[in-house]
Amino acid sequence: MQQPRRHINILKMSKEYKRTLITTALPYTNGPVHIGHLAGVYVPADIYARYLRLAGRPVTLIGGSDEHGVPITLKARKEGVTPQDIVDRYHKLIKESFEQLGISFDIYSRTTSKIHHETASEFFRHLYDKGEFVEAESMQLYDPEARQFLADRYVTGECPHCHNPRAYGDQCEACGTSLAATDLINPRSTLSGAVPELRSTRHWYLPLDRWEPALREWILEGHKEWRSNVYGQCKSWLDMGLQPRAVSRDLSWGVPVPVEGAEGKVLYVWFDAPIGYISNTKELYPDRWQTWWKDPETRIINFIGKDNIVFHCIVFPAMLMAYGDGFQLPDNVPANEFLNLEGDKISTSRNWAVWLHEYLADFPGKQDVLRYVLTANAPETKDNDFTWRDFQARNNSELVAILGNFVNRVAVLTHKYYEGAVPPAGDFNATDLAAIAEMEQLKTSLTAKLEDFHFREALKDAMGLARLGNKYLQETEPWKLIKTEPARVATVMNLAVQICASIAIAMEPFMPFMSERMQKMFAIRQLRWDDIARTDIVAPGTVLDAPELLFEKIDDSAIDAQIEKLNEAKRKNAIDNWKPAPQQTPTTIDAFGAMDLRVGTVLECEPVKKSDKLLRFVIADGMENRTIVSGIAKHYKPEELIGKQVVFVANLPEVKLRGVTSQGMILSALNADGSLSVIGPLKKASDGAQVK
Ligand code: B3M
Ligand code: ZN
Repeated sequence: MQQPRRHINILKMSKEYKRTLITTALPYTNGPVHIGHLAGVYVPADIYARYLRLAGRPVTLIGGSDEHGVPITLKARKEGVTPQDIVDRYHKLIKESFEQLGISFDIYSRTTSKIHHETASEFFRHLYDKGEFVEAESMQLYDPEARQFLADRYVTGECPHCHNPRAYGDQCEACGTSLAATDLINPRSTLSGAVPELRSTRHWYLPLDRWEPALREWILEGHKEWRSNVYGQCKSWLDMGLQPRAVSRDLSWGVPVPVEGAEGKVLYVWFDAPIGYISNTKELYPDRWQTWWKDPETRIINFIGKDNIVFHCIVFPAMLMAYGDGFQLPDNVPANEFLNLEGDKISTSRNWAVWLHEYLADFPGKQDVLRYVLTANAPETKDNDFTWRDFQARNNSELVAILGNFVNRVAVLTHKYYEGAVPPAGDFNATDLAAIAEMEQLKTSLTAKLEDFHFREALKDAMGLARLGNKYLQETEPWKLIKTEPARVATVMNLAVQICASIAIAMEPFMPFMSERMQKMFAIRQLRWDDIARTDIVAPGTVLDAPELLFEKIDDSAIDAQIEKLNEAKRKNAIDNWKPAPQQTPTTIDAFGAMDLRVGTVLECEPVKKSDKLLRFVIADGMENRTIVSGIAKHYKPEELIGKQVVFVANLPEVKLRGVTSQGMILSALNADGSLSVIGPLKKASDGAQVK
């Protein structure tokens, strides 16, 4: 075995590199992608890639689907289809929705591709031949009926902590504890229902402990500039001490382990998935992929979510170091925190998410609005919350009212005063020079923030250009001077057009669709980052396209529909996860007998004034009739109950509810979805009959 070499990147300015390889976490193809994925990984990566392209720096943006792993096989089994069917379905959906959102991948491939299987297999084999693995036997659960070893997810049983009877072998979803399948009480195989047995199996392990000194030096000494969440997580892993990690599994879905006698074993999904970055680069550049991975002049940036930090900063770098042959380690791993949705954690299984493909269908032509909101609210330093009201407010009061408004005013005035032809500028006065200086400052700050992966702050600066534009028009008031000082107005309108042009460039990474429309509107042929803040981007005499509105207001009904969709998911979840309340402590027949339950007919029923919950009933009880107030107004309309027989408790003390005296309680069943069903006799009973 080779000794770990020192593998320190010398800190350089990003500009000094010849090229940048940007990778984005490969999403699992067991479901569609949602706004959490977008905010965490794909939107920031795309912003960065687009920025570098505009800055004229060579860049490749790598994406692709992660198509292996146990959850895909479970989903396939549940639906009675093959894992290949599942990954084909979601790969297509994910790829298309990324395209529609304008994520500018140079390649979006997949880990079931031939080239990936070959590349991952070769990678393993190379490490194997170099003696970089240790082989060890361990005891794993085995299904004697299905005759195969069981991944943790394939085992269910009782949680040893909260006694939830349906815990999985890797986690109990009731109490959230991480488990090992061997911890479960009464474990069962989900394949056959058989009781699993422990059997010994052989696997390959990457001894991360061997790479610990090199990793410590590379990260803790060499990359103090990494985001504190990333650096901090790495440090705590390293401080806990690294252990060998199994890189193979007993499973039939994945890249087969390329070693004799390893039938029925595949590479662990987290071993093959990051190699997908390499395979996809190979597929894109069959002849020159090595330059993008092995030349020290290449800078590699991994965009990921925070749950993937250890794999990208510890495990994959250790794999690359073990491989050797000049593979470069990432220069930065700008991992984001999580995005929540309306105050709750996004969850695929609970359908608590905004799915990209659904957004695209529900809000056609509004890709940039989502990109904008997810960036303005990006979880860069802490978890953040997406709410539909905030989405609406940012669209209406920022995109429409500030950005769209400024650009529209400039286009409209240029058409009104000059039939669309950009007028020539004369000498700038102090107001003009101040505006130009502010544009330059914004450009400097915006550029620095993009270089540092601070995209939400960068977007604020880009928006600053639109704010500046509005302020400039407010200060110069060309509409007041057009009759008296036409030369001055020409200068103002010329500069206003140049501000629009700067916006078109500066916003391109964030809102490429809007930028494209602006480029058309202002006849800008080539976008160059360096041109931002210049006063000669659009030449005098250039005829502008007809003005069009860049953004439109989103009204309450569209937002209410989205909120209702989420509420529906919540209700459905409540029903799916509903369990009858546990049985109450034992009682006695006497205690039951003490309760006077009776049948009565509803004679009158009406809402109680100033209450949306209460109904007032008059019940024929075979005696003098009685009034009962019941909190079921959300579940029944009065006319549904008039004439019906109900069961009520007759011997409760009277109470006053909203000024009405209630002489009893009507019984209802509380259902899974939280609704109430009033209880009555199955065949007509005598009013006042006792329930025994
Ligand atoms: N598929 C995990 C995830 O989607 C995993 C990332 C792989 S990156 C090489 O969160
Ligand atoms: Zn539990």
